[in-house]
Amino acid sequence: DTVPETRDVPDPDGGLLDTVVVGAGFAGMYALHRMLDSGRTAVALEAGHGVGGVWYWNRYPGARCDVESVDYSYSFDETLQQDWVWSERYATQPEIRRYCEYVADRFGLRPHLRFGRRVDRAHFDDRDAVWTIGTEDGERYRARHVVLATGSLSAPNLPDLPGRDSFEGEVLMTAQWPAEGVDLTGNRVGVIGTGSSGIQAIPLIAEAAESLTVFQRSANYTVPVLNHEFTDDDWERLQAGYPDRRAASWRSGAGSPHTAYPKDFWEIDEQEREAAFAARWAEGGVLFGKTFDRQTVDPEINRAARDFAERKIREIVRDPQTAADLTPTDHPIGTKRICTDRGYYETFNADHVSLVNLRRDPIVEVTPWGVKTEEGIHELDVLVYATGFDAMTGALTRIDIVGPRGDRLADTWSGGPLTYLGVGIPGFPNLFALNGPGSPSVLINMVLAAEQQVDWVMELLDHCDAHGHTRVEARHDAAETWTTHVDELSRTTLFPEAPSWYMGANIEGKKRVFMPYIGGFKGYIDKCAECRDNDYAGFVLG
Ligand code: N01
Repeated sequence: DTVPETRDVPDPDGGLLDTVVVGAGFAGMYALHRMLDSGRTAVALEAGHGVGGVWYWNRYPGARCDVESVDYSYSFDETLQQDWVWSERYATQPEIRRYCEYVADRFGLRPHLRFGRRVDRAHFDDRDAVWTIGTEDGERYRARHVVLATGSLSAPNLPDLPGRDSFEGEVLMTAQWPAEGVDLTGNRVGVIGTGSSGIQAIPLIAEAAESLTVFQRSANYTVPVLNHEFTDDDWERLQAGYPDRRAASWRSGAGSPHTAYPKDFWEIDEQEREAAFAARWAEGGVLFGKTFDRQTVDPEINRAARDFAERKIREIVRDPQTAADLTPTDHPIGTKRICTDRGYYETFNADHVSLVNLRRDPIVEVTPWGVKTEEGIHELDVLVYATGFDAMTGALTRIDIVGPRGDRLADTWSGGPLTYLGVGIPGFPNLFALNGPGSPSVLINMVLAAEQQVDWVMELLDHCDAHGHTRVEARHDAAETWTTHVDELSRTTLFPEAPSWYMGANIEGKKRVFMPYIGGFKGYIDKCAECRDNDYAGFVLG
């Protein structure tokens, strides 16, 4: 790990910075780079001891990005793009983390990165229009602007199960997996949670453990990832294709160059539909969830995709009851993030692996020896929580953010997040969220999403400087209109039917509202451009 060796680097300009960036994942690093490049003074405060954000923390076995490596990487610098060589179609967590470290070095970010700093407060002083940003260990930074690059999936959710802390074996969380790894050989392991993290980790945990018990509350759809290593030829072709690939991505709905089956579902016969699903399945990865246009809009197209995926489960899983339990019942396919796996369903054919369907057999309590469900006791040496995140808002509302009129973000968002374009938050001037609720973020390639948002914020700041404005704040009415639009748009799709983390449904007491903007990457870019071209109507500049 990188030690926090930058701790003593003095802050320039007598302590008043132009910008504090919170977080040094993909978004925070790019924000820091652009700030420094434009001559602004800036630091990025990062809780981890290295860059990468989610890719710093999520070191569980099998952690791998479900967006292809050639797409899930920065596009802003052509030579970076050409110099870095990805080794596989879907990069592993260690490789993505190495890439982030490489970018930090290559762009000279290190002197401006402060590791081991968890920001826990940001208060705005109205008199001099300055934010004071505080860390858990008592440091204070002063800055004109705050950029919140805190990630959408970075506030881990540890469920409050009865007896949780009484367990005497080893407790692990996928989102905070020990850096040194864990040897599970000879252990009786339990995993709670079957989202993307659990589904990636379970086959590898099963390989290592003496026995594995999977505690599943909701079944998820998962598609084989069909990863492969790149040959030199592959890479040459990919590099040559980068300009076209990126150009298509910037015009796309989801920030990658993929398109749906060229014909409308309703114009083709059953046989052709089946062939289209089979071809997508054979390509591997999340795009099965978008085989046809309108697959997450039209219930009948969605039903056809579900039928195909569910047949796959029954073909692979030998025990009919286990196959039935692994079949999702609570959401249209693709309306929860579709998972990708290597041998997930096959894992349940092994004699030492068992599935507990918590809908039929709920957890009563965690005991010192394991997990007690209504129907039995599961003795365990290791308990793994793959239980997800307080997504999209959790990392923001866990910080005590207070604006000039005493607004506290956690309170003002208790009825759901309110943003203008996902970036500006009324009540909080000179503060910008990257990939925040109300932006496409988690529905698209988050690296390009971050680049687009940072570029847009930079233009806004330059505009303010050029016109002598020292404050910029989203208007309340603009944020209301935007947030209503985000909600209404989601209702034209099947997404709100799923009890997903997009809806806040995985966190008890969280307001259920669809948080990301579902109008597509290109649609969102156009909305942002429209705001800029209207002299940033929707913001108060002063
Ligand atoms: O989290 P999740 P995740 N008792 O929220 C269960 C991205 N990601 O870390 O569905 C029992 O999806 C919960 O059950 P339910 C990706 O966008 C990407 O797996 O709420 N179970 C669910 O099964 C993804 O969507 C990659 O009923 C409980 C699980 O825990 C997002 O991150 C890899 C429970 C949590 O699943 C989050 O994925 C990893 C309880 N009290 C993550 N509380 C790739 O790129 C929760 N659960 C491949």
